[in-house]
Amino acid sequence: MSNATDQGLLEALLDSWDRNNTILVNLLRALPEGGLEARAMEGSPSISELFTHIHYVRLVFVFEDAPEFAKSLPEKEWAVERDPGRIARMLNESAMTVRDAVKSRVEAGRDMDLHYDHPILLLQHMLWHEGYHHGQMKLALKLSDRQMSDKEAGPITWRVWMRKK
Ligand code: NI
Repeated sequence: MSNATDQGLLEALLDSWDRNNTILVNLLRALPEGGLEARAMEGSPSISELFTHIHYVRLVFVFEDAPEFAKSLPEKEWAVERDPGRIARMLNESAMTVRDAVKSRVEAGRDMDLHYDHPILLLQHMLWHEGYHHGQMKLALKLSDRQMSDKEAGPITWRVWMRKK
């Protein structure tokens, strides 16, 4: 890493990643009764499966792109997991794995092994992917009559982005 500006930018990017994971775990914690089993329609993944998919995708990309940080992959990509505490632990662990992999490659000035023009693109890819699935989870809740109000969702999602330390 060349200078203080670069280090500051890297910290801000990693902070955005941490906030994204906080929002995801906040949504998990705020799910109404039966929320993990909700799905947008017949044949769509349940919210539980969307969470385990997100966890799996994070680990697969680290495995392929920065294998020195690889953790063992779950057997199933779309696993049905009913324990929210366990899902939260999985998400916190894989968020840290992505963080460590990206931080290390950026600081070392090393490209990723398989994808991406720059290691930061792994972070951006995961942010986009997870925002996409976050919207699907909210839709699944709505379609199964478990809609979260804006008043409920705002402070634990959007406001996490804008909060000043
Ligand atoms: Ni996906």
